[in-house]
This record gives sequence, structure tokens and C-alpha cells, in this order.
Amino acid sequence: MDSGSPGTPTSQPGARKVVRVLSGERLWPPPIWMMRQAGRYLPEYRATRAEAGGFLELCYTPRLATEVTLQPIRRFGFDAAILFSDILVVPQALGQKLWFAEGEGPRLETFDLAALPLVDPATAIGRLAPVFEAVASIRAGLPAETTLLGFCGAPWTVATYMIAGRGTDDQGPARRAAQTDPAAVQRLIDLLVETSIGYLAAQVEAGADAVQIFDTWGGNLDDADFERFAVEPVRRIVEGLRGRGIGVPVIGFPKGAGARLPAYVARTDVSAVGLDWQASLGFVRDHVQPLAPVQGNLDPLRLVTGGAGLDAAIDRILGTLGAGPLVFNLGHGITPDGRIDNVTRMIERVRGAGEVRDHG
Ligand code: 1CP
Repeated sequence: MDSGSPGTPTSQPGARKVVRVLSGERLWPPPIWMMRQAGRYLPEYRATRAEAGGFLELCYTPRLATEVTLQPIRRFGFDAAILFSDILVVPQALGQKLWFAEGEGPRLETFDLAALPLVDPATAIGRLAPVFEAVASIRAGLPAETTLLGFCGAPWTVATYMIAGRGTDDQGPARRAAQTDPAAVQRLIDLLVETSIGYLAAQVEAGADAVQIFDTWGGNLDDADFERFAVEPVRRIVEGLRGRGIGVPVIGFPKGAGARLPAYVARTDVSAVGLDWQASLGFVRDHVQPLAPVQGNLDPLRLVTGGAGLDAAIDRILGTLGAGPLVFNLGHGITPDGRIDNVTRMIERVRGAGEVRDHG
């Protein structure tokens, strides 16, 4: 990887491990963090959430967001911390009403797509000041060697929640809108692209070492709409960040992209790509990892079921992807019934791994 050209992430000796891998270096054993590592499977998280009174209070109170971000670092010593927030604070900042009912997922008040824009990106980013304050405070509380990740939702995934007003099995309402009124959906996507560039840039300015763009519902689109609504918006976000002189690694996570992963990496120019647990390891080794470092992809349910099956699943990932740049992670967030003893077992196995022999 050439260093020093504009927009190319560079890794210096002594840089944080996760940043080094995201910049193209292979480290062994691979660094490790875990999607949703601050979450309900941890008793200390549940206690802080109860103290906060609600999920959004947790997100918008920098002291509490800092506390829950640091909890899994203290307990497990992960190599990266991820800002505690949610992808849906962006629609809220854009003026859409958001709430979290206890025991249910997020709810958003639906609106007339034809009545866009809600508010302009600069106003929305101004409203997110507590998030940037949390980033700075998390950085101050982290060990020097721990990478701090910022994030946002990909425009398509955020749009699916904005349109449906909630999560659904297949985000059908947004796919329907994309087919019946693509121009209105495109205007929403454009607003989210602009807002996401400013939002991620502000997180980096506050101290994030790298950022991840979560496209949980990207793989749910057919080829043409995947290109238009998943690939192109993320490409514009990466380009927008690079245009502002921001060179930190950008991880794309297009869940369900499958065979479209190589095209996604090549077209968006993300620095690294997150893999869901369904990604085929041999395919990734042969067709994705030569293009970019990868992150993933243990099935989160392995942390519920544990045992020899957990060990074998970890070994398959290390054995197949360990010869190239790899950040060990889950293929999606840990579930509330994920077991703490299995998390510890996973970390010990990854950190204790000997040199790999390719299992391919
Ligand atoms: O305490 C609780 O009950 C809330 C559970 C919870 C948590 C811990 C939600 C509600 N969000 C979060 C935090 C969160 N969300 C993080 C923090 C960092 C981390 O530890 O990983 C991140 C990165 C997210 C991102 C997010 N939110 C995504 C993308 C990644 C993914 O998980 O697919 C999505 C789709 C959301 C929306 C959302 N927020 C919360 C829930 C339960 C959901 C999914 C709703 C649904 O689809 O039905």
C-alpha cells in the first residue's frame, strides 16, 4: 500500500493494532473486538442503562455513553472500542421523532417522503454535539493502545428504518418505496450521504481512529438497487471524507452482500470490509481479502451455544483468513443471551492461536 497519497490510510510503526490491520498489515494473532460489545449481555451495561432511565438518555449523556463504551474494554481488554450510540440518532437529528419502547426495538414517526428535506445536514450535525463530546471523553479514558471506532448507518439502512418507522423482517416497505418512487428515495439517500460525511468527519475530529459504516440491510436489494442504493452512497461518503482530507480507515459492513462483496469493495473504495457469518470463508480468502483487509465473522449464536463448536468455528476463521489482514469479530452483534464465559473463551482462543495452516 503506498503511503502519503491523499486519502490513503497510512499506518505508522506504533499505530494501534486495529488501525494497522485496517491499513493493510497482517498481525498475528489478529486483533479482536466484538459488534455490540457494550450491550445487554453485560450486567454492568444493564445497571448503567437503568441508571440512565432509557437507551437514548444513555446515548446523549456523554458521561454514561463513555462508561458503557469502556465497560467491555475493562472486562475483556478488546483491541478496539466502538462509540456507544445508535445509527438512528441521525434521523432523529434530522427531525424525525424517535423512541425506544422497553423490550421492543426502535420506533420512528413516519413522514411524507415527498416533503423532504427535514432539516439541513449542518443543523442535524449541530444537534449531535453530545456524540462528539462522548467520543473525546472515551478517547481520554481508553488505554493508549486501544483503537476507537466511530460509526454511522449506511444511507440505505438508515432509510429503511426512516421509511418503515421500525425494523421489519425484510425491510419490505423501503424496498417497495425504492421501486415505486425511486426519485423520492434518492432524495432521502442524498440527504443521508451529506449528513453522514459531516457526522463521521466530526467523530474523527473528536478522536475516532477509524469509522465503520453499518449496512445491515444492503444485501437485501437486487443487483441494480444494490448498486444504486448500497454501493453508490457509500462510495460518495468515502469520497467525501477523503475530499475533506480525512484519511482514517473506513470499514464497510454490507450485511448479506455475499458474492457482491468484491464489487462492493472495489466500487466503494472502503479500506476494509466487515463480513457477516454467512460469508463463505474460502470465497472471501480468494476474492475479497486480496482487495482489502477483512473483519469478522463468527456467528454470534456461537457465543450462546459455546463448547467445541465455538472452538471449531473460531479455528475455521483463523485457518482460512489468518494468512492475510484480519480483524477478528462477530458476523453481527452479540445477542442479549450471549454468554460471558464464551466471550472470554473466544478471546483466549484467538489470542492464543499459533501460526496458521491454511484450511482452504
Ligand atoms: O439497551 C437496549 O435495549 C438497546 C439495544 C441497542 C444497543 C446496545 C440498540 C437498539 N442499539 C444499541 C447500540 C448500537 N447500535 C451500537 C453501539 C456500538 C456497539 O457496541 O456495537 C451500534 C454500532 C448500533 C448500530 C445499529 N443500530 C444498527 C447497525 C448494526 C446492526 O446491529 O445491524 C442497527 C440496524 C441499529 C438499529 C437498532 N438499534 C437498536 C436495535 C435493537 C436496533 C435493530 C432494530 C431492528 O432491526 O428491529
